[in-house]
Amino acid sequence: MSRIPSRVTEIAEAIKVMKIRGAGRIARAAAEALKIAAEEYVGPVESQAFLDYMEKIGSYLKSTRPTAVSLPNAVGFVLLRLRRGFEAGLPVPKLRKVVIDAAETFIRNSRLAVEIIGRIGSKRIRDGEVILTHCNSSAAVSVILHAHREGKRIKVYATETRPRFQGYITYKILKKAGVKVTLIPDSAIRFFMKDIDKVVVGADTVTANGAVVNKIGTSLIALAAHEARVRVFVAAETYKFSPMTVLGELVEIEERSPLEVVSKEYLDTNPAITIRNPAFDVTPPEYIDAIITEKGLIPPKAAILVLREEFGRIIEEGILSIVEESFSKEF
Ligand code: RUB
Repeated sequence: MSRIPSRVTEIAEAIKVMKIRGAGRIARAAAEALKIAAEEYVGPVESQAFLDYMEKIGSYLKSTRPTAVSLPNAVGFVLLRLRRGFEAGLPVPKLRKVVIDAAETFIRNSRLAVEIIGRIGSKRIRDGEVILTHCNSSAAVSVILHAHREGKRIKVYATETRPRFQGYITYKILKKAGVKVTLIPDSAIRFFMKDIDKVVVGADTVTANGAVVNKIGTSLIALAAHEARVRVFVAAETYKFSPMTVLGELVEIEERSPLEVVSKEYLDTNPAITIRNPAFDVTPPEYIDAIITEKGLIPPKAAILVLREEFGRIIEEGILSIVEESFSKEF
C-alpha cells in the first residue's frame, strides 16, 4: 500500500498539537489532507487498493482529536463520494479526481457557511449591544464582525479561555477589525454578566437532542447567562451536527495533558498531584436560545431536523445495521 505522504502526517500532527485548531479549521485541514493523499497516491492501479489507502488515511486523520464531529463529518463527506465512485466501477484516475473535487467542495462550502452564519447571526445583534464570546470560534467571530461592519456600535467581552488561551486569538482578531473588545479571565464571567446583552459562542459538536459541545467553560457561561436572562446563541455549521448521536453514541470529551494546566517544574516537584484537563463541556439545549447555521436559525430542539436532512442516509444505514444485528440474535 502507498505510504502516508509527509504533508498528510504534518497536517495530522498540527491538528494533534493544536497548531490547527477550531472545529471548522480542523475539518477543512482534514479535507485538504485527503486531497493531498489522493494527489500523491503512488500505489497499485487497482481501485480497491486506492480505496483501502484513502480509508486508512481517513481513519488516521479522524484519530487526531476526538471531540469535534466536524472532523469525521469532513472525512465522511469525501469518502462517501469516493465509495460511490468505487461502487460505480471507476478507475483510480477518476477516483482520484472524485476525492480532489469532494475535498475542494467541502472546503468551499465550509468557508461559505461561516460567511452565511455571520450574515444571519448579525441580524440578531442590535446597535450598542454588549456581546460575550468564549474561546476562538470562526463562526462566532463571523457573527460579531458582520455586526461591526454593518455599523452596529457593539462592545465585546472575550474570555481568556484557560488553559490554552484561545481567547487571545479572538481578542486580536476583533481588535484588529476595530471592534471595542475587552479581555477577561474566565472566572469573571458572572461578574460581567449583568452588562451583557448576548452570548455568542461556537460549537464542536451538536447532538441529536440539541445539546452543544464546545470549549470547556461554555456550559458555565450558559448557566450564568440563563440565570441573568441573557440570550445564548451558538454559531455552528451543519457539519458540526453529529449523526452518530442519533444512533445513541455519546460524544467523547477530550482530556488533554496536565502540562497545559501546570508547568513541568511544578509537576516534577509535585509528582503525586492529580490534575484533570477536559477540553470541552456539554451545554444542555435548555440553556441555548438558538443555533445559527448556514441553513438558518433554529431552536436547539430542532437539531434532529438538521440531522435528518443533512445526514439522513448515514442515519438510515446506521439504524439498518443495528436492526440487522438485532435480528441475527435470538430474543
Ligand atoms: C475550539 C472551540 C471552538 C469551536 C468552534 O476548541 O471550542 O469554539 O471549535 O470553532 P480548540 P469554529 O481550540 O480546542 O480546537 O467556529 O472556528 O469551528
